[in-house]
Amino acid sequence: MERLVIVSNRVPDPTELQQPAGGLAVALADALRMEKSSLWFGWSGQISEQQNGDGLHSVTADRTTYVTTDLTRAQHRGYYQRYSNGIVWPLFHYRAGLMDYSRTDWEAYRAVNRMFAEKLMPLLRPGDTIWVQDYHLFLLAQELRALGATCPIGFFLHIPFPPWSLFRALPFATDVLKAMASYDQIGLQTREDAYNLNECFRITRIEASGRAFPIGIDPVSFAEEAITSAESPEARRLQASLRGKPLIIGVDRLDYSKGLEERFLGYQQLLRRFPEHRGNVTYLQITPVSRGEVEEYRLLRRKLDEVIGRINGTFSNVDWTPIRYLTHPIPRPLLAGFYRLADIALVTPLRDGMNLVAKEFIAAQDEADPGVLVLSDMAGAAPELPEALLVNPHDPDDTADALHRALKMPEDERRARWKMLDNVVRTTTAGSWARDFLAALRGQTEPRM
Ligand code: ADQ
Repeated sequence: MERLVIVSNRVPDPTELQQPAGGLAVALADALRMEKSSLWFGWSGQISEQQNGDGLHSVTADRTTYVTTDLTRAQHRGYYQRYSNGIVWPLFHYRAGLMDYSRTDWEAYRAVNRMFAEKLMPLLRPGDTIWVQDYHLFLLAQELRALGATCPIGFFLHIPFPPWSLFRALPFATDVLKAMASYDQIGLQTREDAYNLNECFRITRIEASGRAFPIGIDPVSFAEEAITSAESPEARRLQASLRGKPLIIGVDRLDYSKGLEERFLGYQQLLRRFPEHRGNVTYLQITPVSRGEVEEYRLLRRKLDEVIGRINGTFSNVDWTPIRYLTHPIPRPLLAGFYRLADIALVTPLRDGMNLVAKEFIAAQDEADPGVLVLSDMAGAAPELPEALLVNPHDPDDTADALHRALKMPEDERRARWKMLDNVVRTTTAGSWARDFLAALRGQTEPRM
């Protein structure tokens, strides 16, 4: 029997799948609904030194079995915190200067990829198709093949892929490329990422290639959530507090790739250069802390606190604060309602694989009175969403100009732009992404004998 096997670093809690916290879980939940039977394998999120038996936890819900393994403290540090998040993440977001490498991290990364393969192998059956997610598991197909796996194995990278001139700064860069060639299908977010990867393969004379499969959201259910939750008591409280004045919203994990400091400086330029907005506009930034155990993220948090404190200290008056800043997660349905109330979404990553917040904001709008998306040209979503106001996130004046233009935009222009954006968000969805990728993977691979 055909079965889909998803492998990702973190495996969602099946009870959360009804209301998943992030983009990946939503997109894959859609893929799982299309399958007769599936297995989802990965890290439990737990750290333990002692493992009994095979050390696996297993739970089945809705035709999907979730099997997870714990990591030891050393594995968690070397494979996850240091190699994946301290080396690959910054480099692939074009921040080579932030890489913090040591040889033992690479060894831990390889060992955990091997351990995943060893634990997954006995669970595989004829008829399986394996779909591996993201940069934590570049080496998994190679390890599985070494153990004799013959089924189709695909890989999707959720973050950008840098050009060779940067990628080659990764220690063991060629080993990573060679390992990637063990996948039967490689998916990337954008054509630029696919081009970069394919250039790396060409230069190193490795026979393999990747293709763009841009990820999307589930726009229908997101729009429904937005309509319902815009009427909730919390959303009404937010609306009442604005006293009829415009709202700018930003929603991002606390991460240096999201361009938060530059964005705050852009907003500061708006207030400096266009005083008419002082005391008028409110900017709500929702930024739950993530990867708090990595030093770079702790430094960023302190820096943002300082910048926001300075802007609020300079421009506030007794009954108005320019930036409202929340550092805890907000339930997704409520987030959808907040997007619907907002007049502008400010989405200005310095680099981003896709950026689902941009798509969620579009889906949540009221078609009679839609808001304006101010979007970084560096987000993977930008080529798909050219009717947004595109900005260079490094230039605070560019952001300020776009915000001013958005605040002044006539209703018919807002509607015309939104209509075209909404069309894209409704066409390239989480479901179509998963369907297209799996069709390409299953269509092109014959089981290896
Ligand atoms: P992320 O870097 O996490 O994802 P993004 O695509 O914006 O970035 O997805 C974040 C998700 O988390 C969104 O669904 C958003 O609604 C949710 N979220 C953000 N802040 C939240 C909050 N305060 N409370 C609750 N939910 C919140 C990675 C890549 C992206 C890529 C996705 C999917 O970095 O580039 O688009 O994977 O492939």
